[in-house]
Amino acid sequence: MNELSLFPGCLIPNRYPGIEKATGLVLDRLDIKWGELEEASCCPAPGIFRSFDKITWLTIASRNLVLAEEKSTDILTLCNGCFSSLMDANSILKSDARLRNEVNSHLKKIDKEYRGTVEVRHIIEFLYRDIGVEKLGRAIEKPLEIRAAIHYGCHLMKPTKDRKLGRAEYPVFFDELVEAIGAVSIPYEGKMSCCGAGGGVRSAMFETSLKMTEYKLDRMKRAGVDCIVNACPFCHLQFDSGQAELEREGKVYNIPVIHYSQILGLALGYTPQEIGLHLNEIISRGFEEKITLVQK
Ligand code: 9S8
Ligand code: 9S8
Ligand code: COM
Repeated sequence: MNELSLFPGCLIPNRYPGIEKATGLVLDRLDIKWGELEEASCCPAPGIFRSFDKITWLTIASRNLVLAEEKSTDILTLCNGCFSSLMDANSILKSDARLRNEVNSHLKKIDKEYRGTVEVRHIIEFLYRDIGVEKLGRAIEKPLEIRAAIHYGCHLMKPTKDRKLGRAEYPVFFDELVEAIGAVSIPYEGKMSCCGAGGGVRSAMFETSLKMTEYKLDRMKRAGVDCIVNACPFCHLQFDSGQAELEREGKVYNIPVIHYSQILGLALGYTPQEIGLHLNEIISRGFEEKITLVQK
């Protein structure tokens, strides 16, 4: 296994830096060697760049891949969109010589060359495959006995062909990781549907995007969950800011939103403050009290 370069993307450093901090704490605790990917840019966001211009998308993504190639490390993403963009670009460029040559003709202008020597990982699939549920379970210090609504997010699963993470409709790996920290994964209707944010929907069709979020929140609330666990900062933002936006219409949910790195951080004994839970818009008192209770 190569060492890992952490690729935080745009949203985590700008909106939820606690996710990046929690990931660093968790990786250190699990003795996983990692470093920063200096000079990385936007992945670029698959739902936007890839949809508009394939060569521009591939060229920007390849530059990020080359930065990791130069360090001989794999890339570790904390975001489904970044995972999708970089992983798909990597697999296209590895297999398509014509596109590889075209992209390399652009990279040459900045003295870089894509060679196809690294892999792109996502924190969820990395922990599941390379660490494993059992080992992770043994590392837990403060099991969190909470009822979790797990949101996989579209780009973690789709397109399914390259992911090799089981069936897109009924995946279990994320649920197993969440249950490894002591929580219960609560089934809810529409679990595999989109949060509403991706593919430019939040920016271009705000009302529609909020309706999709409301659809999921209604069903999570009905299922009686304590929190939403996600694997993607864009989904995180949509559920967190989305609840604040829905509150302005008089719809109150009060369900805390937490990235898997953060909830794993709590279960490894770090405080809500250390993993940046206070940077969320929606912090439910009930949830904070619950964590404190279990952690005693
Ligand atoms: S980078 Fe720029 S906009 Fe974002 S966070 Fe994830 S997808 Fe990649
Ligand atoms: S779901 Fe549908 S497109 Fe996505 S991955 Fe993150 S944002 Fe939420
Ligand atoms: C969602 C990324 S995580 S994008 O909006 O589809 O590009």
